Amino acid sequence: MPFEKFLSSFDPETGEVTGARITKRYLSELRGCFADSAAYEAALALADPLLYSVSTVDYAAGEGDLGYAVGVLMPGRIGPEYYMTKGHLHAWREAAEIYIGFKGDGVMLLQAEANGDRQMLPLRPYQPIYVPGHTAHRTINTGTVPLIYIAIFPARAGHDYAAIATKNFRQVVIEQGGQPVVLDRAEWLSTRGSR
Ligand code: M6P
Ligand code: ZN
Repeated sequence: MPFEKFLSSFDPETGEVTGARITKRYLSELRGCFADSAAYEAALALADPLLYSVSTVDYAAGEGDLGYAVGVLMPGRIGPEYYMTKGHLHAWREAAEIYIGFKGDGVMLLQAEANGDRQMLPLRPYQPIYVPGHTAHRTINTGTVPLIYIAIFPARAGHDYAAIATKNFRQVVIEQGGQPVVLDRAEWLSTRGSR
């Protein structure tokens, strides 16, 4: 059975992947991600909840190889800002990625490294999102149940968190009147500051 090892399985209801490598991210690992740093520190002083887990399946690490990860991102907010992933560029900048939602309500923020072009896209079943190379990407749970999704990427993609952490995503996704809205981070912060 030469190809047996290439069959894997996951549960789209729970995000569990048989035999996967699991990474867990807690609130304390997302310092600097949430726009309202006072709300972040206040929340962290109370608890350090699990924000998301990522189950990664690697087959091989050569040029041309692919891997995938199933993410489970919890519902919740820091102030009005929804729980999110750290967000990254790929260490190998040319690497693209495809995301597909399975369950829950989410969005992705995409931001081109070169010129800052940016957009929020819905992360839903049957609507794959293609993240081109050289594009920072962050996943956000705008719903009330865990957001479960798959991401398929070149095995060599890698993660570069530092580049986008310094500049940060220019958009924030916040809850207003029960609905997610996307706003310019700097403008939103200045509005809140002047209250
Ligand atoms: C997806 C994939 C993973 C990534 C994860 C969480 O599942 O893109 O490679 O690690 O999302 O995102 P981040 O690494 O930005 O926290
Ligand atoms: Zn990625």
